[in-house]
Amino acid sequence: MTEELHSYAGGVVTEPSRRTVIVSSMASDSHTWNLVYLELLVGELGFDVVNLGACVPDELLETECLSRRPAMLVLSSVNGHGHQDGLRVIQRLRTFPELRAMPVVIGGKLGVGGALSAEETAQLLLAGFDAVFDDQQGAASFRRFAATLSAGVTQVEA
Ligand code: B12
Repeated sequence: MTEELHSYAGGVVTEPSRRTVIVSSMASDSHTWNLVYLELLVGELGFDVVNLGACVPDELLETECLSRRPAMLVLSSVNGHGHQDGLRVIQRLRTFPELRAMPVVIGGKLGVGGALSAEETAQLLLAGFDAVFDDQQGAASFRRFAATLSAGVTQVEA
């Protein structure tokens, strides 16, 4: 991780550089305020945020992750198809050796029948997500997860 050096009152302090987090919807979902909310939340946690917006095609998500190599990818879905979209997207992302260790989380209203079942959540985790934040959980558990990245648990290069 790179560090910036600043001259301060005759001394020198080191400051960790902010790292980029990508916030994105997936192909089927046109909702946008969830993304605005996440952009603000992740920004408050000290990251630079690239918000790819709604209805993001799988290919765009892949090229953005490959070129930016973010500290984390945060996927949001609220239209009820998040479980389905999420499984497809994570399986595609994990086929790229460079993205196998990238922290990827998903959250929102992920199923059409209310909260996901334990089995559906397990499917997402087994497919490659690092964490799943279904709506009931609120932001606290997401903050705790992001804090592990801020504390220096960095992406391992493939
Ligand atoms: C506004 C709205 C729309 C607008 C969106 C406009 C826009 N520019 O965003 C329009 C009219 C386009 C729309 C369309 C549809 N919508 Co709509 N929409 C809503 C509505 C009323 C508000 C959503 C909103 O903006 N909330 C504010 C944001 C800030 O909060 P949020 O989205 O709830 O996200 C919160 C959490 O989910 C969480 N979160 C979200 N993502 C993540 C990710 C992580 C990592 C974490 C930690 C947390 C997290 O944090 C947020 C803040 O608490 C909700 C109902 C409601 N009252 O919530 C329905 C709702 C989301 N829509 C719904 C549906 C079904 C649809 C349609 C399929 C309807 C249709 N038959 O066409 C389409 C889908 C379009 C598509 N292709 O995606 C359902 C989804 C049901 C489900 N998941 O099972 C809802 C819940 C309505 C309902 N009760 O049935 N919608």
